[in-house]
Amino acid sequence: MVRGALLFLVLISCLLLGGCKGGPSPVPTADTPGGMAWIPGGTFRQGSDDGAADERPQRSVTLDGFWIDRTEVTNDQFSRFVLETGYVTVAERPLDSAEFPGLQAKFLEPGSLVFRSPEKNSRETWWQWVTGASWRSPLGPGSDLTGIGDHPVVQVAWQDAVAFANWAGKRLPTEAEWEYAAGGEERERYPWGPSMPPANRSPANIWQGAFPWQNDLADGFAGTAPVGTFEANSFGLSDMAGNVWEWVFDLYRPDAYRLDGPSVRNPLGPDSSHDPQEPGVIKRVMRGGSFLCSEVYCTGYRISARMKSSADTGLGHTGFRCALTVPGPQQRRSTP
Ligand SMILES: [Ca+2]
Ligand SMILES: [Ca+2]
Repeated sequence: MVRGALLFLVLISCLLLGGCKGGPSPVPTADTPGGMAWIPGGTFRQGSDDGAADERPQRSVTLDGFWIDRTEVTNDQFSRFVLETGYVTVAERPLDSAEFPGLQAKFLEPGSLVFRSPEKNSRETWWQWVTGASWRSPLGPGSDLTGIGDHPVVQVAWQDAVAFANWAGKRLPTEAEWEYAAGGEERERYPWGPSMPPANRSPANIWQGAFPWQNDLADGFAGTAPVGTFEANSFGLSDMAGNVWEWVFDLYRPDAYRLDGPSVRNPLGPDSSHDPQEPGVIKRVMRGGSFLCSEVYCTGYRISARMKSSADTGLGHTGFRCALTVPGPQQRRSTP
């Protein structure tokens, strides 16, 4: 009765004062979830017919509206989750030698993959396994989160991201949701427009210079940047290009867009994973590129660009953001 009376008063006020017209479209929930933006439902063309093979063919996707975090999940936010739950990330757990016979002992210890810029023209890999690297020590032993509480959390596996999302009462965005949130219905090549500005006016935290040997730091950041440092896109979302790759819900297949036909509604991705480069490894999709992407290497910050990684692997350039389904007539499968 009290809520009904309040609603009546609001309606009367609107009629008398004319104060309920104009402004942004109302959203279909009573409260705006903290730190999230509402993405109205709509239809867009997912993928790119002139992008990489796994971005093809372009298909029509219709989505119901949803909420999505304005920023990547930060170290401070992830710290609160761990403090409250005692959660131990994949990178902090030792592997069972019985499950991985033949694996070198050092790879059984807790650790993760850290980017190390090699010498010029070196054939050395730039991803190195570092024992003791984890979200708490993103660069390995000796590194910590001092001064980077507002940077995106990294070294989290897909299942770590899901655990956080469950704790927060949210979920990971689907790949289609993520792509739509990056560019909307009439999107360009990049979240900021059709072309790449000069390096000294970079609109995102990416890599300037000759990857992987020389980082010119034109955007001011060699690694992660505080979330929201760069201009947000038209939905108010920051770092949809660059800073860190972001896990999304979907399993990875290069032919994912062919499976459901040319038109699909609220796709959840394929039912199984397959990467021809690493058959048998279950992979999930990552989106948006990172501080290691450049115009001559990766360009993962293109809106349609796809990346994949083993679901149980943390990386120094990968984090995530969460989404939220609005309660109501939508009947979507909830993510695990
Ligand atoms: Ca940078
Ligand atoms: Ca990002």
